[in-house]
Amino acid sequence: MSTSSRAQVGIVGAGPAGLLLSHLLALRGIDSIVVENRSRAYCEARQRAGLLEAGTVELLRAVGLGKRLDAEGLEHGGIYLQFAGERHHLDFRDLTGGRWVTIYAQTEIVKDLIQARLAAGARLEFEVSGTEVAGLDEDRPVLRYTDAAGTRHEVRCDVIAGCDGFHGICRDSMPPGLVQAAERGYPYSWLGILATVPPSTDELIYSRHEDGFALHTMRTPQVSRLYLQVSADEDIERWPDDRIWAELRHRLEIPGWELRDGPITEKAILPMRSFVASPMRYRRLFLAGDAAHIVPPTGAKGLNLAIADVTVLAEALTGLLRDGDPGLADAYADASLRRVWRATHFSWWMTSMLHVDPGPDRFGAELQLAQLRYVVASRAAATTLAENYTGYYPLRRP
Ligand code: RFL
Ligand code: PHB
Repeated sequence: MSTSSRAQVGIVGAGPAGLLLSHLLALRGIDSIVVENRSRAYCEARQRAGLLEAGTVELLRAVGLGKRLDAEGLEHGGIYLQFAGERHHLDFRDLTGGRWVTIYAQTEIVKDLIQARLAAGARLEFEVSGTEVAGLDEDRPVLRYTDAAGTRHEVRCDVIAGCDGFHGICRDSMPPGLVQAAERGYPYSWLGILATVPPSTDELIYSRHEDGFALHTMRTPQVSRLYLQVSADEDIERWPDDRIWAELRHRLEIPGWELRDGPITEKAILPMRSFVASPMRYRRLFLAGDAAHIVPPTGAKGLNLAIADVTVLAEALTGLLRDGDPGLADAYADASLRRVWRATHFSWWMTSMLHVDPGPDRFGAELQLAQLRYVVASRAAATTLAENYTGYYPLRRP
């Protein structure tokens, strides 16, 4: 059986980008359908980002998504940078004239968004299969998918938004040869854990250790999140819980400070890559978020970039579909790529400064230490880190 329908915007992917785009369009009176191949439970539980720029928080508040974020988010005014056995504090508020960041897990943003969309009666389909986008050279492209009950759907759209992440189908649906990728691999991965134990720190600790990078972050006052640099082809089976805690303790150690441990509820190996695809648009297909670009997580930029993309895209599509003005839609890709490349540079810089390359590299190690000493000693260098970390390009609120 198959059915046909209409939507102004067909959105592929119910990650933060797709869900927020649907929400922002609805606020402007534009209807959309969101199709997602995973289940709602899976989307709500997928462990990913945790750190929001101030601009991201302000945007979420401005569009009615601030209630739980304000009640449960943890505001941080800085980070710790640790190297050569010493921990240094960077005070973002002081360095940037008052900017800050917030810990609020991506899982919670996704839950808030799904609830808001369903409460508004949105068309949001989980567990779809066979997603296709076609007719991109026509005025009304089509989005096809099979729903969870096995019915095939064809939705005629004015515009399709590819918010389907790095492994999605939309980027590859553009004409062959159009999309150029710029990318960089890294010779290491992260091993990430979630543990039921209060964080041992008030703000995030980024530690460069000669045996590899470690990061102590958190989710709530009761739940810690920690990461360890491991080799690119690491096998999680080689990391029983005791070994993880011992290595974290070793890499985060400073005199007079102790890492509390507790039950590990989740662990995974996360590969790292920088990737930017351009253009982010072909006619009536627009890419946003991880579908167009990914960064290594050291700079905490991926989620913030995805949210920034769809904030700009919602305004552009409003111009195009409601006001008949294509100006912002035509400017979307270039405006987004400027922000993306700033974050791509910052993420690469943080990653390169804090991770240890495999193999002996005395020169590289000394450069990293020289850079870290400069960042904590020079107000200018510390400000560079702080203004990028808290979000360099301000987000225009709707
Ligand atoms: P998502 O979240 O990948 O969502 C894409 C959705 O599309 C669905 N999909 C399809 N649906 C239908 N049909 C198809 N054919 C489909 N193909 C795919 C997928 O199931 C999925 O639900 O992309 P989006 O929305 O662009 O969001 C991007 C963010 O998820 C990502 O950038 C961040 O998580 C990156 N990131 C971080 N970003 C930050 O800003 N701050 C952080 O602290 C931070 N930490 C992290 C991170 C990413 C990490 N990993 C796992 C890569 C920490 C880690 C460990
Ligand atoms: C996280 O909380 O998961 C997190 C925070 C900062 C990063 C990366 C991940 O740089």
